Amino acid sequence: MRTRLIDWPTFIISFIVILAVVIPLIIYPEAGSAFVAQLNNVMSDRFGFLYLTMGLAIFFFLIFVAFSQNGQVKLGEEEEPPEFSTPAWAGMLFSAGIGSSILYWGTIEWAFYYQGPPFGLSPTSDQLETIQWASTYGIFHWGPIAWAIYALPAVPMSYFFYVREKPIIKISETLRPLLKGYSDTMVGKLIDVLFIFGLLGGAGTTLALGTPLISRGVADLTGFEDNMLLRTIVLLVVTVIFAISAYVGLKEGIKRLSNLNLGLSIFLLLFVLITGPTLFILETTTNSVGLILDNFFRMSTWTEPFAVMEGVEETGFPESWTVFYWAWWLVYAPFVGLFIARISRGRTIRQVIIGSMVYGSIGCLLFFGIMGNFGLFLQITGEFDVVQVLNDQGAPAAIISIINQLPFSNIMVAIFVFLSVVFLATTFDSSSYILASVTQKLLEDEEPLRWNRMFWAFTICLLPLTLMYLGGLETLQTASIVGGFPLIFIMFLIAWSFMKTSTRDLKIDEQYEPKTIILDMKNIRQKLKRRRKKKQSNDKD
Ligand code: NM2
Repeated sequence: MRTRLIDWPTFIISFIVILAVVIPLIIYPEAGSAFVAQLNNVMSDRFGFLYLTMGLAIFFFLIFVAFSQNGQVKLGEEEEPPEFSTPAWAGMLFSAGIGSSILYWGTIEWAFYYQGPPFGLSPTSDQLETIQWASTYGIFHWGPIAWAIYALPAVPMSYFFYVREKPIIKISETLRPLLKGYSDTMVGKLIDVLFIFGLLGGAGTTLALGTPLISRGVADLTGFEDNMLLRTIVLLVVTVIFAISAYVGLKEGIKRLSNLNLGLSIFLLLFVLITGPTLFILETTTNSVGLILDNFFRMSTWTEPFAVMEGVEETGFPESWTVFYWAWWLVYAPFVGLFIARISRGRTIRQVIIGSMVYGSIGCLLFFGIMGNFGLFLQITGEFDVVQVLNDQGAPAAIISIINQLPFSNIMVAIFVFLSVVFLATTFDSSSYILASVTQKLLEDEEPLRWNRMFWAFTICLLPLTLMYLGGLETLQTASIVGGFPLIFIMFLIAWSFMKTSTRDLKIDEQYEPKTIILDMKNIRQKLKRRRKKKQSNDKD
């Protein structure tokens, strides 16, 4: 019986959890929206500091691991060269971890900060400061701390996969050294369900943002009205596309889409850089890098504690942005970690850590630096009032209108929309694949059942459909913030499990090495003795 292969408890509990979230929201949309807003406030207000501390802690932990003995461990045989060349590796890493949201936020994030700046700045009286931060903060939210969150699960997963040679798919497996036999009980299943819950939350945020963007672009190109019907159709079409890719399988479908993704992205970025305000883009991006380096700690720990004082106004900036972002990266991290592990054969742990943090951040810097500063340039030169469109018609309209300012605007909007679809597909074909793998008992190299992959592809779109219907940016952000909460603790356990196991393994190796040296020395001494005796007897003769 094929259905015996399914891990029914994990499968059913996950599905019930998602229905338990979606159904009440559909039946009571108003009470649902109010509840979601409340949940967002409680989580991000009360526990915001926890997300921020986690981000910084993961960053330093990984830097420590990279330069410690544990970081020197090679994933695979000692002499083995990396399976993928570094550019191919960096490209795949980027396409797996980044979806259409980079087109969305890369182009428009600055406009939110332009109106609601950080550090209590005033949009009007501190205008120059505000503009600088507007073009910078997005790069920070998609920078080294964010990529460290992605890299953390990749480290133990690749360690267990290549060094301990266990084909790991589940988080509960990564925690086996801590959980021992509990990995196979409800405790292990609960951890896997929390991972699924988190990924569905993150996917909810991504799709509920990406769909209106695509639908706005389609409306712009075709003249259709941009309404809920068009959005629902767009979401279904996109889902069918990534369901097909997940059905076809990891290797061919996903690799091809990922190459297409990179090619088109490079084209879009070069086009905007060359036809847009080249020098302005280069200068503002360079300036932002310096600003981040100078203010790294301030940005990563800014929790706005003094809003309790009278006369100090709370902006809500950290909760609405940095906390939300860390949570959003967190919910994707186990899934991306697994993918990074898969493509990292032949690299060292240090290369995986530094590579993800450096290449990932550079990739995001290019999008934010080029697309974002192009929009910012239109705004501050008065060429086009992006902020007005954002406030009157919403972010998707503002983004498409920025693209519309480029030469060959129709073609560029079409490319932008197409690229958004491909970006979504490259993230969600592998997400459905991973969700299917987690809810199934897989033997080595086995693929999850096709119906299971299809099932998760369509389940992924239930939450975004509901969120789109409820509307509001805060609602979409809540999905990630809530989904990410349990993962804060799981990340801590993952890091602990890795340190415990790898350090123990290294110690065995250290004891082993001196022994081999002694053995070798003995050998050499014996050989020398034998040689000497032979010589003596020859001499006598
Ligand atoms: N992250 C990178 O929506 C997407 O593009 C997928 C989003 C976590 C902010 C990932």
